[in-house]
Amino acid sequence: MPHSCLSLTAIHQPNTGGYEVTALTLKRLALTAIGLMAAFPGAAMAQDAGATLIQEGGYAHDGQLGLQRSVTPIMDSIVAFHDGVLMWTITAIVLLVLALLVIVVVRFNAKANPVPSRFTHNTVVEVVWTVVPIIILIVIAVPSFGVLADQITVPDGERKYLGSNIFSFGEVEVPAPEVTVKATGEQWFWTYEYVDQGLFFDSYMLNEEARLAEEVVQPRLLAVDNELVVPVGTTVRLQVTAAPTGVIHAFALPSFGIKIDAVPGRLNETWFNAEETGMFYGQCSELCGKDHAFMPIAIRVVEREEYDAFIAAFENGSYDDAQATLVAAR
Ligand SMILES: [Cu+2]
Repeated sequence: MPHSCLSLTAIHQPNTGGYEVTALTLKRLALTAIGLMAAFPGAAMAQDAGATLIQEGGYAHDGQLGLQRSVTPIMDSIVAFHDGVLMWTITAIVLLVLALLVIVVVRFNAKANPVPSRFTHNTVVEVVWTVVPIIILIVIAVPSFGVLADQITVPDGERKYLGSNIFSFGEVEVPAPEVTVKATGEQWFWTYEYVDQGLFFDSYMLNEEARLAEEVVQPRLLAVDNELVVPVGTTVRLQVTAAPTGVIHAFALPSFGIKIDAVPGRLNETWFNAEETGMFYGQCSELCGKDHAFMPIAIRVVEREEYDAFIAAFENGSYDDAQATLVAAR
């Protein structure tokens, strides 16, 4: 006890050095945090008043709880797994542990139980607390591995999906891929290639000035100059790698349920089938260097005709020509 008494006194005594400084700094930090929290909604509103921020679309919203809006069969499975299996399991475990703690506090404190029993082993309890967690882990692992397998197995139009079987009772039909896209992580931006046409372009984050100058303002740190354009309702094979001279990145897009490493010298493969048009945002999800936070991913899902016009214009010109067809179509 003497030790903790000493430190308590130290905080209350003036000019005792370290302790008081720490307490003051903590207080200042807390006040700054409260100030920031109060100022932030105001700042966000000021920005929205000046320009229209993309309202619909896949990115994190203020006050959002839970996962981002799902627009692909894989993300549907992930949401069903999270909401239907994980949250219930976690809630039950938390309530059980809380109940056990309450029982211990009430029944086995020094007043209620002055003479404690002295046994150290109970075989039944030990078997139960080993076997029950194993069963829980298996219950979690089976659907989890199902979704994982679906993510990395590109559909052939016939294979039945484990995730869709478990979570949607096999109703999800995914056609074979019609479009192949390759994303390459660079330091620090992404390069995309329409593999079938041999077309490629770089995608950089927009700085604040360029972002706010756009007619429809995109979210901060997620807006890019050249987004990846894909058709709606079409299975897209997505190949992911990183520049041979570079470092490891990760391609992650929450609304599509995608998170896959981009490794130099290795071609990883996943897929998506977006069910809605719109802009969907993601970020590099592997600490890759100084601009890791500034290499966002933006995918624009458009109608099939718009996509065909985009690709045709890209083949006959540049990415900018192709992007102009999208603006004209709007
Ligand atoms: Cu990166």
